[in-house]
Amino acid sequence: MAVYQATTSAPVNIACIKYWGKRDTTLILPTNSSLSVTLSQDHLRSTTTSRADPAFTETKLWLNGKEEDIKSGGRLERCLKELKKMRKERIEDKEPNAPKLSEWNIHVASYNNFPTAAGLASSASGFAALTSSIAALYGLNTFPSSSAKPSIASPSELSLVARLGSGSACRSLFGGFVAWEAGSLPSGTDSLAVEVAPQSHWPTMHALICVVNDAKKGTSSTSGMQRTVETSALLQHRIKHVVPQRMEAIIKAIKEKDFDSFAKITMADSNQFHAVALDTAPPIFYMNDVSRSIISIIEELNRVSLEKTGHLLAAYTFDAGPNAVIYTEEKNVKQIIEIIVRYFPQAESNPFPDPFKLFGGKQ
Ligand code: 2P0
Repeated sequence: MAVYQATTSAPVNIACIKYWGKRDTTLILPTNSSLSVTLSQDHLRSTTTSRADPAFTETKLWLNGKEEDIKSGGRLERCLKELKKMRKERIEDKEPNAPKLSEWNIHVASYNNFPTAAGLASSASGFAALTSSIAALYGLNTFPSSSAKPSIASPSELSLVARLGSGSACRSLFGGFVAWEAGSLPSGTDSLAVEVAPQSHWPTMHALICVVNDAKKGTSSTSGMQRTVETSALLQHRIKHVVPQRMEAIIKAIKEKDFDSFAKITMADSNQFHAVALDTAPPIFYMNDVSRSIISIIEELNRVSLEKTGHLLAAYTFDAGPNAVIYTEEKNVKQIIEIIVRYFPQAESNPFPDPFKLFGGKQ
């Protein structure tokens, strides 16, 4: 008896141009385009195993070893429905001998190797790994790198499915520098992720993750961003007059490997994202005093570096939590780590393994 099972993993991505706000909350269609860097090392990943079996009496999900309820009509069901449709239309309807996996229940087990829901983009890697694992189980992405036999579903097509699970997840289907195009169709079929440049294009770019606090965050991104959509005038300005220009400029900076422009845009967009959070009623605070001190340190380092060399040294960015991500080029990594560790000695309880006690991940 054949066993139908697949295991894949997906990394976290960290946005330089932030997604914050939906124009359609069911289809997860964003109010603006966004752009991120997918981390390439093993420290922040979700790994998911999916198995289909005609003997399974129901579809089940385990997260970090604990069984979770699957909400009827919820995010996981919507992703699964799309993947079943792709399996049926692209494989089972065309190959009469193909097993009817789309009609069987599945069991899914997913693990994060880092704290869940702590502003470290766990839903991004989680739904990306879930999508790619079920796609692999269904034979939809068996040949991703072979031009002779291309994948049955492209990464951009699978990004449409991952987006239904969590918006930022669509960007984790690609490595390197990735844009999520907001799209304009009500169906959402043009709201997908595309590769801007592979990691190999700019291999000296590093992302240092400073875990300021790994506790579960107070306001979830999903509810926080809709409160912002409903109450913030600044968000409307951002959507219309800021993000479109920034997307163009940062894509140009990435293509030209222009770190100064990349850093300026990244820091400005992080600051505007936290400004729209503050412009929400009631206001949302994601950064804390340590986060703000990290901003001061990087701003001061950049000021001195600009004076001495004419170039910036590093860029900070913060998501929906207090943890900092610092983008810098390889030649500056040691200096940045030494300075941050000098100001913030490491906690004993840090969950990251050596040598990434304070810092995990490298682009
Ligand atoms: C981002 N964040 O672009 C931004 C920056 C947080 C701050 O994407 O409701 O977990 O599942 O689509 O993807 C967090 O939002 O929200 C997020 P849902 P998601 O990375």
